[in-house]
Amino acid sequence: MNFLKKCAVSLAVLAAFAVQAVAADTLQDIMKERNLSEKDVIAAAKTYQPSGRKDEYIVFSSGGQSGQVIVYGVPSMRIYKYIGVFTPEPWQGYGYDDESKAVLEQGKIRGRDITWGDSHHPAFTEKNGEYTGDYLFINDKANPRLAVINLHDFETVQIVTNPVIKSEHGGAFVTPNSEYVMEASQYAAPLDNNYYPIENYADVFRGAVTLWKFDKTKGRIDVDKSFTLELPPYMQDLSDAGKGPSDGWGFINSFNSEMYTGGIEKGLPPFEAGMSRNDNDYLHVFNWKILEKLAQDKKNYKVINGHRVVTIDAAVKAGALFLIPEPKSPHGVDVTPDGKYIVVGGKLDTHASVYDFAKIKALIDKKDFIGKDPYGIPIIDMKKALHGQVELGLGPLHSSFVPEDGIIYTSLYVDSQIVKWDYKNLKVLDRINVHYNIGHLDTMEGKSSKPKGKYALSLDKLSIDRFNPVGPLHPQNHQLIDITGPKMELIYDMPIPLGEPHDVVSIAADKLKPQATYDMGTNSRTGKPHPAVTLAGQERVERKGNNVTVYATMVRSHINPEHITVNKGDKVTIHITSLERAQDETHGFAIDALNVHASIEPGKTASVTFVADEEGVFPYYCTEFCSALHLEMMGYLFVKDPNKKYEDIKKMSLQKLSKEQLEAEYKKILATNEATDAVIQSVVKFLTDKGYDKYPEIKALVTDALNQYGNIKDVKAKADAAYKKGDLDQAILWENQVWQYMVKTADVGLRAKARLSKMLASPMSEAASRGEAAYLTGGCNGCHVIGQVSSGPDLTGAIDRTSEQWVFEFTKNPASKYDEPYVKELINYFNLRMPNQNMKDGEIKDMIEYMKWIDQNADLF
Ligand code: RUQ
Ligand code: CUA
Repeated sequence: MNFLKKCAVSLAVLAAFAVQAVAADTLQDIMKERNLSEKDVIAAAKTYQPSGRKDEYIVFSSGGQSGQVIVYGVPSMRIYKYIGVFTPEPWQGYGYDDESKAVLEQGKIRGRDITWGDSHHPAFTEKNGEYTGDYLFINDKANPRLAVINLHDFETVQIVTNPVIKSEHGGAFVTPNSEYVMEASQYAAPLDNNYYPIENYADVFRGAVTLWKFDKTKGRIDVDKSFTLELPPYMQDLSDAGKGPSDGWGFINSFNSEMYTGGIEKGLPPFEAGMSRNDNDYLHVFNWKILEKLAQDKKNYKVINGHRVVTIDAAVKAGALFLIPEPKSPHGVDVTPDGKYIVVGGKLDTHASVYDFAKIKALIDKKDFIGKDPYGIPIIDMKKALHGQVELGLGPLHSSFVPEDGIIYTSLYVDSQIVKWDYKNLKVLDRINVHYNIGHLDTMEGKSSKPKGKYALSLDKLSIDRFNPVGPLHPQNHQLIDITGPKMELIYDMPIPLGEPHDVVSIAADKLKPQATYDMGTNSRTGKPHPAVTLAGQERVERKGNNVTVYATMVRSHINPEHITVNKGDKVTIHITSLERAQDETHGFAIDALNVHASIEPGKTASVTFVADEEGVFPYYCTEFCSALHLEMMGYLFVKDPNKKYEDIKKMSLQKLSKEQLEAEYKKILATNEATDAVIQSVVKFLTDKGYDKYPEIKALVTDALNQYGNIKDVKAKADAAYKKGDLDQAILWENQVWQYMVKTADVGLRAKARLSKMLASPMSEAASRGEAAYLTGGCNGCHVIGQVSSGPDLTGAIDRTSEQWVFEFTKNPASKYDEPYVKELINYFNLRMPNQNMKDGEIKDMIEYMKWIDQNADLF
């Protein structure tokens, strides 16, 4: 309990839990009730984010078989987004609107749609080996592809398919200034698309590494400037790019230097036995700066499937490709932040091997080799290239780094542990158990040249008993570990339910600068102005033969047009521009039963195309609850058969309202509008008095509100004109539209007011915030609304009207004052007596502090 006193301040944050989650008074009660240890509570305090507080790091995780990317925050482990990458993602309209379909089309393999992906290794663009928050790359292991995600809007903008390799694993790894993204093959196969029997394995099957050229100004991969290096059929595995002294080099390990070809069905030993027979496999060392030059000269490359493949011979002749033995069937290969060492995880060997790049370079320069492999590639002596080896445990795989020189964290798959060790002095420092069977790990920005450390993420392949059971397919487990102290401390388990979230990269949140809206009429997938951008007043339907093009807009809360009529068999394209400029005002566009959906964020133009092959009436609507009139944000698509005669459909005669009834309705709506306008004017006055235009985010909201308000003039004129003509029906409808605009104005205006109030309010003392908590737990807000008379009096000024002592006594024992004239008057007015809430003295005192805070900020309520 002593600890609790010490930590009382840092744990104040947990009081918020207490109020909402459990009806308990103190932290001790909650700990008892929820069976939490002191360690648990500290872990909670380290990860909990109070409402509105933002995370320090943003993590991009592969979404495994879902083919997507998962975005979450550290330390809170809150998931922010799933980005559609290799597979359709309906919320973002990814794979449903024309613009994103065009991106997914790029991912076809030999003409075939691939509707899943095994997304594996995300990687950021880099500058001098440091992460920049501009673009993210991710590979698809199953269908050799690489995607580019624009981090200015978190949308996938490009997919490239590998023209020569049939299976990959060693992507995406970025060179230190984002010149290239490396993508290395996994299972050797012929580089062309022809048939060969397995007997041709050594002759025809090949590994390869593709160097995708990244055009930094366009933010896209330049396919024509990309090329591939042919490699022996050794089953290349992971890769990494050199940096600093090893800049220009790349490293890939492998696990079948035996070139074993399997055949269990013929009675031969299976792949797993034959591939792990030798004690050593090969670390491939290649120089992409030399290869880049070789790829300019025809004599160095073959063209396969229209793509340049630099031959092993040419690379060897130019001194651009070498092999170094590594312990059998290793896994991860990681270049240290300073670029001086390369660490290889043993997997089947209990060691991690640390190679010294300076030694490798010297051996290459001296041409000091121990021989050649069957393909003529020089082999460097492992002992001469090693800095040393350290025994870590069973199944060492991947590594990640921290700012402290020489410190590395490595995952142990079989032991289910993370080991902290020193790769310079070659000794183990600490280890922690994880749950269970860890693959990758990450220490914030841990693969960059300037790692941040602080937290480690353990990406566990199995969760077994960690979570509530949800059937035989278990979620995987991402565990957060505090690595600031001498011992690693596990502080959070997060189930991940979207495929094997294979690997993550993390970045300091302040390096990301995503935009809040688009420039009006942007095609988000190209980043360019959309040719079909439609501004207010330009909405139209055009027909050319059987092609119908609709230019539509969406803005709170209508879609224009609201009726679209086409003929059966027409090919219909609807271009939709969101006229919104306000943050987070997204509309979705869906047509029922036609498999059509688009997400249209403020300023975006998106298009949907379909063939109207069925006769009928198809409602369309907005799929985001964007405003109070969201459900009314709809329209109808009418598809009629041009060859059919439709009988005249009689209009149902509606009961007509009398002139008096119409007059009464008209007057009523006028009164409503007047009252609503009064609210708007009071909010405007508040905002103007407080100088709202000094605060950019408030100013943006007010601008949006005034935009809505600005629409009123025209509509009001229509209402007045109709009234003048004696068309009361139309006058009422247009007055209703006036009211709609007023509601939208008030909606945003009140949001601006609430935010500005929060910004301007004086800070609450500890006692006052305890008092607020007591006020809420005590249920006082059931009758009292601050700043308003509701079913009880407004508490603003209550102390002035009486005294602190009086408020104290009245709260403690209301009945004692029921006979005082002031209280009698209140009871009469509200027809309620203030009940005894059995508050403790301390709570009442805190509440009085809260009431004083209210009075100080009375003008903000
Ligand atoms: S490699 S789990 Cu598939 Cu990323 Cu090691
Ligand atoms: Cu727009 Cu709902």
